[in-house]
Amino acid sequence: MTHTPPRAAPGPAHAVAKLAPAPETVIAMGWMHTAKFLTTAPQLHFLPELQVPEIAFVGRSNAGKSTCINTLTQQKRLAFASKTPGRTQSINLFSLGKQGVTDAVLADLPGYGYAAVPKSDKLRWQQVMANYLVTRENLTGIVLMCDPRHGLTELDEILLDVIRPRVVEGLKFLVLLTKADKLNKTDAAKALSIMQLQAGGGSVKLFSALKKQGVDEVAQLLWQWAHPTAG
Ligand SMILES: Nc1nc2c(ncn2[C@@H]2O[C@H](COP(=O)(O)OP(=O)(O)OP(=O)(O)O)[C@@H](O)[C@H]2O)c(=O)[nH]1
Ligand SMILES: [Mg+2]
Repeated sequence: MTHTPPRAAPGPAHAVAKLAPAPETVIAMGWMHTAKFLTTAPQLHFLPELQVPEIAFVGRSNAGKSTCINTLTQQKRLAFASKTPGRTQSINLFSLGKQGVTDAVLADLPGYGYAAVPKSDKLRWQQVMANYLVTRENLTGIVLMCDPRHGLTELDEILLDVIRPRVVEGLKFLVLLTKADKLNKTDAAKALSIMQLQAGGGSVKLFSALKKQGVDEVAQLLWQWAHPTAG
């Protein structure tokens, strides 16, 4: 009688290898997790001058900027997220870096386009933000958060015009289509290709804090922005 050895069934080691995140993901997520509140500034001149790369999260009110920062940093309440639009009213900075050495900063900016804000406040804020985006010397990258169900609003377009010269000069730029969990696959793919045409040189990704979609990729991208010379 011939005996056929049983086929090697995938053992636990195989399963672990498949689930283990890539080393770059571990590094990027570990780095993100070091985030600490640094300071809050109601106006530009209150922001400390910093030498480390700064990455700003901008976008319409309620787009999910603060939630995105909390998701990336794996901290529940680092940035204040809320159902009430207009919750973030100052520029909040969070420092990143291992062993207490800050090597980058995330900036959570107040959202724009919230209807209930008085017009004078809106205009003031647009000015503050435009100044920030144009003059902040250590600004290295911008993450524009956009709810794909609304698409780019007029204020998003203004922002794109404001940052375009800096993007041409090398400022990193990423558009995140937020709350992707609210779209089916077809609509998500459609939103992605439309935005790729509109984003003018930036990369575009789908993101969902709820489903943790895009988290690893975005963490890795931001890590690379902040460490351009590291492998
Ligand atoms: N379904 C879903 N809801 C989300 C997601 N991200 C954020 N939200 C919700 O969207 C609302 C607004 O989120 P925030 O993170 O406060 O938005 P923001 O852009 O910081 O808003 P402002 O500070 O007003 O500019 C909250 O109710 C969040 O729970 C997501 O990925 N999926
Ligand atoms: Mg916010």
